[in-house]
Amino acid sequence: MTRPDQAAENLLRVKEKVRDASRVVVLTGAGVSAESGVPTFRGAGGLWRQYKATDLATPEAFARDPRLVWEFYNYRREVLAPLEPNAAHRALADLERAKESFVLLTQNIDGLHQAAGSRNVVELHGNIWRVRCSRCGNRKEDRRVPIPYPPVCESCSGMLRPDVVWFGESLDPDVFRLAYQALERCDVMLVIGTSGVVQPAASMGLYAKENGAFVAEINLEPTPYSRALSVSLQGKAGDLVPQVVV
Ligand code: BV8
Ligand code: ZN
Repeated sequence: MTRPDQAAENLLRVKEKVRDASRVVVLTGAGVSAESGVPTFRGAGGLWRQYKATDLATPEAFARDPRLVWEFYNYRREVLAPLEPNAAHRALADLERAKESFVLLTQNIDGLHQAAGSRNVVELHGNIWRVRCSRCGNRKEDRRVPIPYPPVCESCSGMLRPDVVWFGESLDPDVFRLAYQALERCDVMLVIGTSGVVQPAASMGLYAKENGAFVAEINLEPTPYSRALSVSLQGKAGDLVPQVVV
């Protein structure tokens, strides 16, 4: 645990670095949406714990039992539908407007960054409000809650799947390229609300630091990357993010 005076000093240092930066990248995980009421994956009451979702969020599970996988995503749609962005989402949307170059990389599939007004959002793991045909690849937004089963593609009657990246699936190559370009060019990076477990997102902070950026972590608890990054601030995203981006 950081001493209180050290924590205040660290926060001031991050605030100054963000103020003086012209090219900023932010990476967010489930922790940035926690205060909006979105269950995180691995914390207390974590979603994966209940559903063993790492077994459900896979192409094998979908091939074996598409109805069960759709039940899982319809459950999450029901949870997400009424939720609003929080102060952290809004502060990041403000920061984007204040910066010459800003890229928001998110692991989240909830769409709350866009709802808060963020524009340049790179969704590393896709978006729960989009569906994709598992046969012809046709993508479209579909906000129905729930999506009736079986969901079929309008053009080829193939089975629709959530347009998200499952475990064992590679990230979209364009998304991958955009993300690493941003990581190589930024002066400052904030890594917010992620446990640093899921690759390749988890090592992006370190990659940016190796490319010369000042990288600050904002998280409720320490992560495997806390000591390797430039600064690690512990606390709630809804409290800390508005303080470092003004
Ligand atoms: C890939 C979409 C190439 C679906 C998700 C090495 C070893 C073993 C396995 C692998 C490996 N390298 C790659 C893999 C495979 C796998 C992986 O990383 N597995 C992990 C479990 C080890 N990776 C992949 O498969 C990726 N693809 O690498 O392609 C490849 C291909 C084949 C084989 C190998 C490699 C694709 C991964 C994408 C998976 N899809 N989501 C869905 O959501 O249904 S991942 C899922 O986890 C979400 O996207 C989520 O965002 C993400 C990460 O979780 P976090 O966001 O970090 O959330 P978490 O709950 O863990 O942490 C929240 C944190 O916030 C906590 O620390 C908490 O303290 C903090 N917090 C809580 N409240 C607050 C807060 N902080 C601030 N304020 C608060 N209020
Ligand atoms: Zn189709």
